[in-house]
Amino acid sequence: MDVLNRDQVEAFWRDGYLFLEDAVPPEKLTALSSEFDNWVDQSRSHRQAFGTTLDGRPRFDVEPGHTAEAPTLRRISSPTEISDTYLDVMRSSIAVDAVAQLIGPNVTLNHSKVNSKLPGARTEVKFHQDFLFEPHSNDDMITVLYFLDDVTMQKGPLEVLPGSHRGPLYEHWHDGVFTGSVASAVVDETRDGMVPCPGRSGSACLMHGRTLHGSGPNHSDSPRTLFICAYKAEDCRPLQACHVPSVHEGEVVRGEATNRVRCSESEMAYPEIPTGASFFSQQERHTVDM
Ligand SMILES: O=C(O)CCC(=O)C(=O)O
Repeated sequence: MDVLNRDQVEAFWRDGYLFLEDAVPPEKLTALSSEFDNWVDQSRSHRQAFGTTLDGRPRFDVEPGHTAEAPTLRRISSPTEISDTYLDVMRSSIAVDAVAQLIGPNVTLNHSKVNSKLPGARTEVKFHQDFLFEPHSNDDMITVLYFLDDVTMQKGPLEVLPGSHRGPLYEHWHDGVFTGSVASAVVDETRDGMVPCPGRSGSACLMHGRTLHGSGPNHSDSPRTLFICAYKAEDCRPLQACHVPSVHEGEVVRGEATNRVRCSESEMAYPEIPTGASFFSQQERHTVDM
């Protein structure tokens, strides 16, 4: 089912991202948000990362300094495993139809997560390309970021570099350390071209797996919560274990299973699978100018 017009398709392939309004209907949005509020409440009784995912790492990640009074829950890995609402949106959103139109017809899930920036938290996402975390046989990969809250400029919106999906794969290892982020020099060179993606709750941003992106801290007094689902063409096969594993990894969400693999050329260093709850601890290593 085609849900994008020709201009939108062209814009995605030109810019490496596309903003979609009304990707999640209001009743589902309310259900996603109330589930998320429960998880924040749950986090108040923990001092550090907690819960368990498929590979034994914590499911819920909190910022250093997290307290019951001022919770800083920053990541929930594979929420589709613990919430039927998240599972339903991951499978049924109109954004998945858009992904199928762009890289389908056959589409599978790679992974899902929630990124949260609660008021008072310092969390920021250093600039990176998703493909450098997840080498695959080809790069037909699209990350969908669903906005559970209104995202204003104050809230640390996603920032993307248009056209970067057609550019280089940047190094994410620096001085022998996988920092999951590009060198400061790359950020300096590209900063002026970065485009912020604010928008209303219920919107989604579709982003190509090679697009350079990041986001700053939330300076407002309300949350900025994203439900993030990374999809890929069904014949785009992983070359390494998934960094956010789940029972839903590889689920066919549109089209059918073909038992085929398609290869295109790319070259990169293998990423390091995080040993902590999320990539935030890897990105925190990027403290010096590398
Ligand atoms: O939370 C954001 O602003 C971006 C998320 C992101 O890039 C990621 O988790 O890989």
